[in-house]
Amino acid sequence: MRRRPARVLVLPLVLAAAIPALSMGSSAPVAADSVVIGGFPVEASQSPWTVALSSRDRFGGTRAGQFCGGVAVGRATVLTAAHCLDEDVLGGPPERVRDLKVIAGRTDLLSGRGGQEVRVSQAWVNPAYDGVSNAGDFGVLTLAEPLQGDPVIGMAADGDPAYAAGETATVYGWGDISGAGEYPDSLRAARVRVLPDALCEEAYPGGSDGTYDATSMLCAGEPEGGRDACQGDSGGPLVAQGRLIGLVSWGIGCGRAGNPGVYMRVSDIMRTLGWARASGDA
Ligand code: 4AZ
Repeated sequence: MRRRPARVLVLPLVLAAAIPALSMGSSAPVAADSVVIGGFPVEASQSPWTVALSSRDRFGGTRAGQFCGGVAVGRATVLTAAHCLDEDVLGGPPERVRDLKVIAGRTDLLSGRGGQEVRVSQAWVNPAYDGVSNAGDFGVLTLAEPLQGDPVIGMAADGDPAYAAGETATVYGWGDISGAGEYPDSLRAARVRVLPDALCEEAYPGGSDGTYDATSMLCAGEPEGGRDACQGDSGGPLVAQGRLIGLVSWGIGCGRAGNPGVYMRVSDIMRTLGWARASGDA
């Protein structure tokens, strides 16, 4: 059977939740090229639209049950990756996960302090999501109540210069910082570049790990590797020029030369959902 990124995503997190020492991320030395691999700490207030997806029932309470990222594009609307909502990940359909929540405005998940936790009232998973090619890896969460303080980011529409190869972009998340299942307690970010589609077409021509499709996906990282998203960052934002251009989706490994990160292209998500305007509620 072909390997699906959802499995790669969830196993280390389940382990990390079950073994507190692994989830602390502080005692073990971080590899020199660690990647958000190659990242730096940020405060949630610097990227208030970055949210954590959480289920303590499923993933344990150590890091507030965080298992994926997401991004607030409306006060009650959060985009995330479809593979985060897979039955393999959640153990059943999302509506069966009673404590599925979004945590917004909290830098340190271990502290349990700050920000807000809001229940997910509805989870829509893109029916066209293909776990083999990774096409269509997005879903929309509707929150039981709107987030306080309007922590919403605008989405970059088709043709926005923020999508141009060479642009500097920033990816945010609580994901693996070394590629070895080392999950930080606090939010991190990594500076990457939007890369030419040709680099991802070459790296991911089609196979068991996925197929790069330039229409619906976005290629970002560093050609030499070293800075990247990783497991646990999935569904989180890639931002350029202050606008949302991508959602963390997949890749081979993390921060490896020749294997850039693959993101869902936000303009294509907007097209699929029929969201015409550059930002706003669904
Ligand atoms: C994952 O499995 C995953 N290096 C997310 C991002 C990347 C690789 C894997 C990109 O969720």
